[in-house]
Amino acid sequence: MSFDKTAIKNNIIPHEKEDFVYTYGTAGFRSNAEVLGSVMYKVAILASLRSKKLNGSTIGVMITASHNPEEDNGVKLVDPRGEMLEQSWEVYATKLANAKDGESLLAVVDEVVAQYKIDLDVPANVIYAYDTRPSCPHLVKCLEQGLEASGAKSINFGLKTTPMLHYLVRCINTAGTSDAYGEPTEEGYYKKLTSAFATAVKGKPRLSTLHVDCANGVGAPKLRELLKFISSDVLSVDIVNENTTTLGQLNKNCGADYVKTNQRAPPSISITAGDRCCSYDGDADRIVFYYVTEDGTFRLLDGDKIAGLAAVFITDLVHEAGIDSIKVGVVQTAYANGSSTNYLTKVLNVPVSCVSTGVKHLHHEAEKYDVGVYFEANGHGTVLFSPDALNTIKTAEAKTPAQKQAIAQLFSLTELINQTVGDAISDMLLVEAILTSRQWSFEEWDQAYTDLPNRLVKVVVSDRHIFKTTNAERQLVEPAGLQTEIDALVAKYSNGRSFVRASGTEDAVRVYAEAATRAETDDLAFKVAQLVYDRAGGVGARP
Ligand code: G16
Repeated sequence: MSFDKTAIKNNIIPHEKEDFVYTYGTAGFRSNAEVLGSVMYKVAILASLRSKKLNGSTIGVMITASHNPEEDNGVKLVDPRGEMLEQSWEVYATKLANAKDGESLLAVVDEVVAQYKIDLDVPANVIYAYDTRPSCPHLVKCLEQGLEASGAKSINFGLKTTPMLHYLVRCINTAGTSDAYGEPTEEGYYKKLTSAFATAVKGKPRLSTLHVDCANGVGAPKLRELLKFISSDVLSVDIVNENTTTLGQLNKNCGADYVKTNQRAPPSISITAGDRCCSYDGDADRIVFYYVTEDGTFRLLDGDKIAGLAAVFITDLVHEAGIDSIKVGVVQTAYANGSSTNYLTKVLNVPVSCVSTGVKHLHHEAEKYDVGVYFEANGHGTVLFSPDALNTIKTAEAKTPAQKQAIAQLFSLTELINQTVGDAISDMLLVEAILTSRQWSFEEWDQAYTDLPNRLVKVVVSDRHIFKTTNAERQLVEPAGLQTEIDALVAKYSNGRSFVRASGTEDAVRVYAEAATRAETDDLAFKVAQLVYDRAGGVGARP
C-alpha cells in the first residue's frame, strides 16, 4: 500500500460549511460533529505522515469530544509513547484541516514532507478508536477513507476510553523491548491495572462501596468489564449513569465537568453523609470525587486534592523505602486552588510548576521530575515515573520488612498508574489504593487543606480568539486594557484572584475567580464575566 497523492487529492471529503475555520486546540479538533467528516480525512493523512516520519511507529487516532455535549465530536492524534501529538505538528494539522480542495491539500502535504524530510516509502501504521457518540460511525468511515488513500496499515480498536487508546499505542510501540508497557489488548489493560491494585491494597480491609457516575459514556461498559478482573473482596463499585444508548444522555447533568463546574452532585445520584462518590467524563479521562458532610454540605475532591493525596503518599513511600534520592514534583495550571498550591509548597515542601491548560503542557513539565504528579483542577491528570526513578525502585534492596513492603507498594503504583495520560479508571484505582492503604475516609483525605471558595463561569462571545494570554494563562495581553480592569477589581477582594482565557475545546471564554468567602468569590466571578461580556460583545446567555 502506497501513499497515493492522486487518491488523496481525488477522494478529499469536501468541507461541510464553506466558511468554517478549524483549529487544533487544547485536545485536538473539537466542534459540532456535522463539520468534522472533512477533518477526519485530513487527520488520517497527517497520522500516516507522522508514522512515516517516525520510521513506521504506530500513531493513535481517538475520535471523541470528551466532556463536550453529545452533538459535538472531535479527534486527536496520539504519539508513539502514548503522549499527545508533538506540538510543532499542530500547525500542520490546522493547515491540513483548512485545505478546501485537493490541490491545496496536496500543497500542505508537500510542505509537511519537506519540513520534516519524510520518506514516503516508509510504511505507515495507525490505530484508532472512538467513544459512544452517535456521530462516531460516520466519522470513523471518513477517517478510514483517508487512511486508505494514504496507504496506512491500520487497526480499528473499536469502542474504547481515550486513555485505553493511549495505553494501546504505547504497548504496541514498546512490545518486545526492555521498556515493554503491557499487553496491547483491552484485556491486557484490565489485567495490568487490577493485579497492580490487588498488590497495592494487600492485607488491608476493603473500603465501603464507591458510587461511580460514568456520565452515560464509554467509561460505563469499560468499568463493568474491568470489574470482572477484580474480586469484590478488594473493591466494591456501584456504577451510576451508564445509559449509552438513549440519545442525548451523554454528559447531560452528570459527569466530572458538571460536578466541578456546578459544585454539586448530579441530580441522578441521591447522596447522603457517608456515601463515597466520583464522576468520570464522557471518555473517561477525568475524574473528581465528592461526598456530603453530616449537615449536608457538598464537598468536592477535585484534581488538586488528588494531586495532594498522590504527592504525600508517594513522598512517604519513597522515604519508607529508603530511596529518598527520588524527588517528587507537582505540575498544576492557573485553575489550581490557591490553597492547594500553598499546601504543596509550604506543608509538603514539594516543588510546584504552573503551566498552560492542556494535558500536553502538564505532561511534558512533569517529565522533568523523578516522579512528576500532574493534575488539572478539573480532574485530568496522572503520575509519571522517570526511567531513572523506575530503575531505582526496581533495583532497591530492602534492609527491613517495612522497606520491602514500601518498595513493593511503590512498584505496584508504577503499574497501576496509566503513565501515558490522565485516566479516570486508573486514577480511581490509585485513589482507592491510597485510601485503602491508609484506611482513610474522604473526610480524612479532605482535611489536608481547605479550598478557597472558587467559581468557574463560561461566557459566550462573538469571537473568543481575541483573548490572548501570557504567564501560563494568568494574564491577558489582549484585548488591550482588560487585564488592568480585572486587576483593579481583584484588588477589592480579600485573597482575590481571577483570570480569563479562551477555551480550546468549546466556543466560549472561561472566567475563574477565587476569594476568601463564597459571596466575594461569586461577586468577583460575575463582575469579571461582565467585563468580558461587555468588552467582547457577548452573544450567549449573559453571565
Ligand atoms: C481537555 C483537555 C484538558 C483541558 C480541558 C478543558 O479535556 O484534555 O487538558 O483541561 O479540555 O480545556 P479548555 O479549557 O481549553 O476547554 P477533555 O476532558 O475535554 O479532553
